[in-house]
Amino acid sequence: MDHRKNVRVIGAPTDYGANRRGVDMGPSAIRYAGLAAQLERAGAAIGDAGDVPAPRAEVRDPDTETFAPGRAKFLRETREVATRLADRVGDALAAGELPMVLGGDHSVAIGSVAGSARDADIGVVWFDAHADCNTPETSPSGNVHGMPLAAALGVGAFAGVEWANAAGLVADTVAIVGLRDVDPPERRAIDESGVTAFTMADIDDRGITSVVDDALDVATAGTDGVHVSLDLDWLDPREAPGVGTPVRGGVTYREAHAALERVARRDCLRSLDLVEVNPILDERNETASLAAELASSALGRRIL
Ligand code: 4U7
Ligand code: MN
Ligand code: MN
Ligand code: MN
Repeated sequence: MDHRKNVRVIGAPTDYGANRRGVDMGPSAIRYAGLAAQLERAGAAIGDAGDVPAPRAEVRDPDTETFAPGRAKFLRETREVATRLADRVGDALAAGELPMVLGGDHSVAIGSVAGSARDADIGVVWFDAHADCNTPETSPSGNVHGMPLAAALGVGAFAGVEWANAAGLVADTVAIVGLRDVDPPERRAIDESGVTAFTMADIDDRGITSVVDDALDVATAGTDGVHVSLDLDWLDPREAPGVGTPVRGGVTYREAHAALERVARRDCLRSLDLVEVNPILDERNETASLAAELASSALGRRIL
C-alpha cells in the first residue's frame, strides 16, 4: 500500500443503535480533539467529507420497522445510514483514499464494512469489549450496536439482507480482540460462525502484540486488506470513560497503542472505524482524544 496515506474522514453521528443519547456527538468530539493534527503526525493527508445525514431521536418510533421474530430498534434508520455510509466508504476507496468513519454508535459499522467489502475481499479486526454478534432474535436489548458483526456476516435474521451483507464478508477472515462481556447466544454464534475471538485472558497470557499479530494473520489471509473497527469501550474505562457500555478490565493506554502500531506495521489497513465515543459521559474529551491518537498509531505515526 502507498506510503503516504490519503485519509477521508466521514462522520456518522448516530445514537439510535445504542440506548443512550450523546454518542451522536462523537464525530464532533473526535475532530475537536485534534484528529487532523494527529493524522498529520502520521504523515497522512486529510480530507474531511463531513457527516452522513443521520436522523434525530425525538422524532422517531423505535419499532417503525423491525424484524420478527426478535427486535432490532430503529431498523429503518440503521438501514438508511448504513446504505449511505457504505456508498461514501466505497467512493473513498475507489478514489484511492482510506476511509475513516467516526461514530456514532457501532451500528454504523454495518455500513463501513459493506462499503469496504464492496469491491474487495476484506478481513476485519474488531477491537471491542463486546462481541457485537447478537441478532434480533438473541439480543437482550434490541439495540443494533450489539449486532453489527452478525449483520455483516448475515447471521440469523440478517441472512440475505442486502444492505447488511451483500458484499460477502466471510467469518474466516474476522477476528475479535479484547472480549470480556459476551452474551451466551453470542458465544454460540462465535463457535458456529468460525469467527476467531481473543479475550482479555488471551491478552493477559500472551501479550497484546502477539494476540494482535494473530488477529492480523486471520484478517489478512487471502484478503485484499483489513477493516479495523475500534470501539472505544475496548479500552479500560479508566482510560476511556466516555463510552455508553463500559466494562472493567480492558486494555491499557499503552496496550491500545501497541495494538494499532502492529496494524500499521502490517501495512494492511483499508478502512477504520472509531466508534462509541460519548462526549456527555467523557471527562475533558479524553476518550475522543484517545480515539484520535489511536488512529494516528494505526496509520504509522513514528516517534523517531
Ligand atoms: B457495543 C449487549 F446485552 N451485548 O447486545 C447488547 F450486553 O457496540 C451490549 O460493543 C452491546 O458497545 C454493546 O445489548 C454494543 C448487552
Ligand atoms: Mn463495545
Ligand atoms: Mn466482497
Ligand atoms: Mn461495539
